[in-house]
Amino acid sequence: MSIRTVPTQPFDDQKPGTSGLRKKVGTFQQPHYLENFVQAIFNALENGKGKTLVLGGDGRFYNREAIQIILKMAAAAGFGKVLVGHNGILSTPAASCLIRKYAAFGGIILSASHNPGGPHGDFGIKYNTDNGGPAPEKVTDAIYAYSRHLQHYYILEADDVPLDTLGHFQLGKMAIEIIDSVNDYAEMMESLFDFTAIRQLFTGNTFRMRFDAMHAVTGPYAHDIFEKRLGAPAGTVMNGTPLEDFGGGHPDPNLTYAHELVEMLFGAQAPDFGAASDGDGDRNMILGKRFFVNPSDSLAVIAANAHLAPGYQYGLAGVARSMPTSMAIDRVAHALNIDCYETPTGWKFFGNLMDAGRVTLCGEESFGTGSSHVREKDGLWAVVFWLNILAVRQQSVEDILREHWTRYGRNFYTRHDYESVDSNIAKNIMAQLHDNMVTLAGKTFGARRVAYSDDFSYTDPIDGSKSTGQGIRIGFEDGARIVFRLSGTGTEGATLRIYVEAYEADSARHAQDTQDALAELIGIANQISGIREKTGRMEPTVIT
Ligand code: G16
Repeated sequence: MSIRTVPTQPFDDQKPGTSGLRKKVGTFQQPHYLENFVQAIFNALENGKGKTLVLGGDGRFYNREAIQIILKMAAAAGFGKVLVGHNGILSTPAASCLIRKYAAFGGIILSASHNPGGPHGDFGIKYNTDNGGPAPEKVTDAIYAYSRHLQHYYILEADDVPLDTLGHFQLGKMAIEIIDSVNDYAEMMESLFDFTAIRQLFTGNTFRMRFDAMHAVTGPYAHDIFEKRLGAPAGTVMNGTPLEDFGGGHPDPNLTYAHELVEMLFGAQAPDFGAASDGDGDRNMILGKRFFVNPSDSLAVIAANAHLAPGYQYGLAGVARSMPTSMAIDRVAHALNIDCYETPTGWKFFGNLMDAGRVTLCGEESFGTGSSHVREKDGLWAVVFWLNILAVRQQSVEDILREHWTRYGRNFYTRHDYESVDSNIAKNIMAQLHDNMVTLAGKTFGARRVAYSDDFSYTDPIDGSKSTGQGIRIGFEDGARIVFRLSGTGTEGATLRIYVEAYEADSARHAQDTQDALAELIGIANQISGIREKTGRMEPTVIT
């Protein structure tokens, strides 16, 4: 077997976004495209020789081909060993778990997360460092810098590795182990949560749950954890077989795309609890009987009830949320007398805080919740955490939320996404908001006065690194907020996100519909941005 040096030319669009490089499958299938990016990753890593990598993906179209290429390039780069998920499949949190458990040098995860798959869908690749978390910006910047000047990549000439056979293989001098990651992950869940109490919930014969794996990566994990270890009846997990095109669906666990589950939970014979996870298993949506739990509220409820789960019974070091996430968690942190950090969007910003022991729980409005058990957000972890809370409190999801709001007040919260907007129009909207923001403070809109307006920037308290341009914030004197930012994960045009939040202390007003409660602020957001006039869109693509 020999190492081939392949001449190549740089591509100019390999800048990693919020979570790695995401593009259409066709883009990745261009000659040398994937290889260039992988070589850029390897060039950016120091001292990988002889070390262990973790490799796997969410099983989407092109996953298997990409894994074979990466294995041969890892062998050429001199890695000592690669742990590969069975059939090439690893959920993102399971990959993080494996990197940490086996003290690997890092990992490569192939996923475009919640974006659709199939030959015409999306593909993605990201690198995680030895703490199990997404590479920080200094690493992704270095990868990008290498990608712009690549002239060669290196690949071992060898046969493909049988990804569907568990066991040990050799590729040149590099060892490969095909592993079943479900067991490692499920054992970690058992160490954190009260499985006995949750099992009793299921054997009590009154509690019913549906989990929608959306034909994505969590199916095998969910069958094992819910139906085998926790004793939920067969059929609790729906769409549990991972498919390369997610069955033609859009594996994004929200009210729009997880509609099969939503219809069940809002139907006549609704189960007590519903949950879904996304393409690579790091997102989650929580539903009660005819009740939607906003992700920001889910984070706050988990924090307020964390002591009920064995893995968190001794308290939380601190909590963190991304800037656009609602401030519901801030109120819980205040009551618990712990720190609450506000970071830019992107799980990578939580890594340093967790490594330094400053925070235990983190969350984002984009259906992401997690803790320091791994360094990724973790969809199934959040679902099991909710089951633990339900098993101990013996209340409905809705009652738990209503009690929470009565105690802490309610942060009404919504996100309006305008997807596939012309990139230039979207950039202009943001530029204009940026130009106008300095003039907004002190201005009055209806009954509300603007207290501050800025472009969010963040200085990491651990390593001092600074991230600027993270979203325009407009804060009102009554605590309400509007945030505008461009998504860093879309692959078509631009996605403009508008986040709107208002606090309501009076429990008599907590039952209002969210869109009604926020209607005035949504009108202000539309007015300030001029989004309707500039895009010609009268409605957002997705409302959460
Ligand atoms: C990724 C990141 C998250 C981020 C989300 C949305 O999630 O890991 O931290 O909140 O994208 O980002 P944006 O608003 O820039 O589209 P995932 O689940 O897609 O990996």
